[in-house]
Amino acid sequence: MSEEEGQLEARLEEQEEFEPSEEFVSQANVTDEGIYEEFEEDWPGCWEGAADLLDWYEGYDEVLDDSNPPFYKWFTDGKLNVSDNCLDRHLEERGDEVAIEWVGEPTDEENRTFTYEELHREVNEFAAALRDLGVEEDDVVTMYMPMVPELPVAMLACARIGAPHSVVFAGFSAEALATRMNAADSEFLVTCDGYYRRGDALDHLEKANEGLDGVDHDVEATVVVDRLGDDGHGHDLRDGQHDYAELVADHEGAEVEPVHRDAEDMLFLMYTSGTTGKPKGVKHTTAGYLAWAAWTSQAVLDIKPDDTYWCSADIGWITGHSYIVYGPLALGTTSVMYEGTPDYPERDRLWEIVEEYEVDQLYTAPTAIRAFMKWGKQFPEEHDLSSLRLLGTVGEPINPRAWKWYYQHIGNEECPVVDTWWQTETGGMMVTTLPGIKKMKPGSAGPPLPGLDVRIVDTKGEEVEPGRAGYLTVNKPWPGMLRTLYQNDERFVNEYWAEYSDTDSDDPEDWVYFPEDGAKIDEDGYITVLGRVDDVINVSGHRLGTMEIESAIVGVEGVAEAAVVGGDHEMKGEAVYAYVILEDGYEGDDDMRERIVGGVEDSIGPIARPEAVVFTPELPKTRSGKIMRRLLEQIANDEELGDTTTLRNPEIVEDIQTKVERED
Ligand code: 6R9
Repeated sequence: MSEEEGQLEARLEEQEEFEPSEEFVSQANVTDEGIYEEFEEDWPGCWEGAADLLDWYEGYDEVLDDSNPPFYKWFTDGKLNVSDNCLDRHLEERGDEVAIEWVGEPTDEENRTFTYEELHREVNEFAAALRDLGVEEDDVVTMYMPMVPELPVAMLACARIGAPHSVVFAGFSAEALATRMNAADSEFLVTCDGYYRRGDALDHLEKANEGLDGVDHDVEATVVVDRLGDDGHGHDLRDGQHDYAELVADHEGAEVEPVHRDAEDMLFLMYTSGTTGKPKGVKHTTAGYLAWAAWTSQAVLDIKPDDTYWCSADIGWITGHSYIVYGPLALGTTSVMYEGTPDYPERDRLWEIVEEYEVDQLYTAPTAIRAFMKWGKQFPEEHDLSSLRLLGTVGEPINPRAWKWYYQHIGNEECPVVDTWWQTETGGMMVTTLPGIKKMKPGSAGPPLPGLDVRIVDTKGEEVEPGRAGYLTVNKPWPGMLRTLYQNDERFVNEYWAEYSDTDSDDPEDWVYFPEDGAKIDEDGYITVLGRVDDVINVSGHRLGTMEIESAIVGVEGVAEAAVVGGDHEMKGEAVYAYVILEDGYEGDDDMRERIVGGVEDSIGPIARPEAVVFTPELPKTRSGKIMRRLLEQIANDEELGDTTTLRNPEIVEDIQTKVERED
């Protein structure tokens, strides 16, 4: 490092606040600081602007119906169609502009570009095919697909005919697929033969088929996309399985009139991890969700129709739903979609793509940024990144060092960085700076977006002082919110509202949404999110339930009991630590360890792989028999241990500590 560079690093290291550049501000979509006050004064009318970003067949009566909290209704009785909003309405002016720029992993493969016109055509053809297969309005169609362009096509085709989709991340296991299809009574599946990962052609259909074998009801039809061609694994399609390309060809030129959906009709389900072992089916609706995705894309990501925007998440997660597919396409922009990983074939792959497509905005996860940092600045430096105008992060807390590295080495100190806090349940961004207005503070997501009432409270619901840790709560509803958990209103109330609400009241003032995150606020109202306070851990921005992992481990022969916690991890944010008690007669050896790791991979997927498996004769338990997870976390993190005197078996702690040290 030159002396000059060294000085720059040192200055950045100390700097705690950053202003957006004048150049950025002069062109930003939102620049009037008054928006915060305006929204507060005109609430909930302030959300009419978001609804105005959409085209409606019939206007809505009321912005918000809050007569039955927490079952809020937004834009009541309005009629619209999401596929129309993301495609048809752009055709006249932007039909020849690129909607999806798809980049495959193999560098010698031609990219696939879909203009709005082309995407519209394929969505219509596939929508017609789905109907012919028997998909009717309100049937849940499951999609178990990697990052292929047929995934957004299928999502939009479903939206067109009013069939909600449920996308299952391709990295999840066969068992996870079956669980989700069963939970949603889904009789249709769209999947794929395979995909490329670091040069290998992975077999995906085998997993999909295994998942189908675990479905407890009849599956009417499965559609299989041929992604791998000659690199495929030679599976013959089973009865009831159809080749995607053939179906589309059979429906060439078909036109499907978009179904007029009610504002509150379900657009999709997304299963996510919670405190208990069973994934939660988060239900999102048509108008509120799309308005939220579109408005936040415009206000926070500063998306304009002529931009080339890239979110490097996977569509199998909420981030990809809202910010690869729905938000950007509703705004008529170009959305880049990349199949592979950032380090294949080289560690400069992302920067190569940014340069080649002249990407304007990049939205990625802190885990990826920490990896870029570790690999070194020489990789981005090989490329011209001057097209970038804005950077974003999502999924987990970002440490100030990684934030500054991103700002400096990717954004050249010219791009604002938006650190966006939100969840599957919130539909879109909630806490972040508006990049054309607010200064940025590395490590803090920022103030709540205008119109949102976010408070940091103690266990009694009293607001805590600035600087003190508390719990994040949202005190007013917002259009993008989940409406319920699929067919389980009771669990919806218990999981998200019961903690801080008066659940007997029908006054919306008495209802508070609790996202299960810890946070603190500073004097300027900037919020630093500290992480989950429930039994959810966040590995590389992926949300995993410890209970789900524990039940996978307990399912392995010879395992008597297991406790899983998240330990700090330099790259992944958190990593899975598993403490395991074996049944008599079983040995805690490498073979057992492998079977446990395999059991987790089979039941959830490789993302949930334990970093460490620690065998122990007992787990630290309170006198009432509860596992002391906090202690296990402290052991994993090699931290000083809290009070152990309330334990039934304090002597076990030291024993476990020694074992963890040996693991490291
Ligand atoms: C969008 C998404 C949600 C959980 C959330 C929180 C964590 C997300 C964050 C963040 C700190 C941020 N989280 N963004 N923590 N700073 N900017 O990630 O949804 O998969 O449902 O995860 O992720 O803990 O509760 P989801």
